[in-house]
Amino acid sequence: MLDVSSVEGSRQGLWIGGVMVKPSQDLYGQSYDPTTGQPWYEFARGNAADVAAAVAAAKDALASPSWRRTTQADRSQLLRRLADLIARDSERLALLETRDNGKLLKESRAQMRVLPETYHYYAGSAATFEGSTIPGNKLDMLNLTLREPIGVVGIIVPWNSPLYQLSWTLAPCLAMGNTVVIKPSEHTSVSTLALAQLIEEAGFPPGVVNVVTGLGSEAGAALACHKDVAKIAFTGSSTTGREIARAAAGNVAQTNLELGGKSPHCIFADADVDRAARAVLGGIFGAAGQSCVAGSRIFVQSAIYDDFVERLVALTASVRVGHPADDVDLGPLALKEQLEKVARYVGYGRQEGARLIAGGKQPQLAEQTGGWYFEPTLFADASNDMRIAQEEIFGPFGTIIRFEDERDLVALANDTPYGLAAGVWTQDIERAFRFARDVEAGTIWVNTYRSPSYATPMGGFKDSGYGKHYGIEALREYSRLKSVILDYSGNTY
Ligand code: TXE
Repeated sequence: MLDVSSVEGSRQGLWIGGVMVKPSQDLYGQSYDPTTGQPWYEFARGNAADVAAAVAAAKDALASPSWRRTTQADRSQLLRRLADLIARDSERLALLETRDNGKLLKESRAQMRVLPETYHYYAGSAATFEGSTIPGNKLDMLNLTLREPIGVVGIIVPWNSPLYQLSWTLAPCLAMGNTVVIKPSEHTSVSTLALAQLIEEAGFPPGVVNVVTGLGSEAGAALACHKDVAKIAFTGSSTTGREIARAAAGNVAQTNLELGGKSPHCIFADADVDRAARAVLGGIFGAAGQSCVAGSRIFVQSAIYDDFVERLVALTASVRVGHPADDVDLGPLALKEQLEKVARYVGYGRQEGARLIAGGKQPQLAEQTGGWYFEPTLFADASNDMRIAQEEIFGPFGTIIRFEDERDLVALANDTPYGLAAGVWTQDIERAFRFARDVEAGTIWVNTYRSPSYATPMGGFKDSGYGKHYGIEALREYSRLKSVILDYSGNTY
């Protein structure tokens, strides 16, 4: 059994101004265990009044000397302390997330190992993030730039990797001196509340980080249109991303949108097929396919198509589906809605004439446990205009498409509304560079897949959103640039 007994059956609160409080209307919603489909704790349903209280706390903290007068070195030290506390509690955080969204425990543990490194990275990189002195067009003038916090940042997070996706914004935000209000997904709130307590233990002043749990249509929508929020960082669906951008535009607030994807994972005939086949499986069955960068469109060159597809079928047959805390390869889907969505797309694939070559239904385990399990599913002989090739399914569901040559492939890869990531397998370095140049995606992987780095910027093109997280770029995203021009000529005007 997972050690999350203190949460089981509990009623959680909101974290505002450094204390746990009840939601103003005393309303709660259920969070479910994906391995049984049963409720396991209640999250507080924050509303517009709770969001207003949290934004006010964040605004006060922004103005308070205990945060405003911190040096970069002070903030770096706080971030390092937080990193150490996350490392200390990583097992509990991993257990909480796995119980909340059904992610394999080994995947949750791997993400928790990356978090302290991410906070350490921003503690270090912010300390060396310098402004510039500019050779201006006048004598005896000093032109320089300063970086300062933007203000109160709203962070709206989805359910697939809660702390991981939160941290790629939270770490640079805090490093640059902003204050934040977090709205976690209503499906996975509890690890964010646990993190808030570690943030307090690390010594961040009250109000610097606030958490309002609740529904997207209530707490989320209220945060997106709050007039004192300077920027909204959102990770989630393209539909919701558009709504948030519209709401924020009313206040001329900035947005950073990390949205969906339908990423092409492309295998040329000269690839190392053994490694490529394993990467294809990891790209679509990792995190049960509930990953924004899932390699959900699998393009295979004609010359190796039949053999490669056969290889994928054989490998898929060895994928072990089971409880996420056990030694298995595929756990349940995080939400009942996702399970239903995946099943619906199996229907679309059949209707559209693609060939189902693996999975396509729930395993027996689902019936035995009530868990939201789905077999690893592959459709072959699909064409790129089918719904199963164009729309984000967000499950263990790969769509395989044949291509002839490089030109053909680039056109197909780009023929989608999305542009988050792409992968290519080839031994030809020149072809790999041409692919990287021509494919419209924010991240290109060559002879690897789904291997992000917190030091390397990530973020999509087209309907996959805009703005970057990770790397130094994120420090730019969460700071504003001020120009200072100083006249030391002594001239009179
Ligand atoms: O996402 P939403 P959902 C995709 C994936 C999935 C689909 C729907 O295809 O099947 O989106 O998932 C909050 N104002 N991705 O419905 O709605 C919500 O409470 C403000 C891809 O879960 O985008 C949650 O905190 N906030 C993705 C967050 O937005 C609102 C990850 C995400 O929910 C809101 C998740 C509103 N009007 C889903 N409505 C990725 N890129 O990783 C909802 N929210």
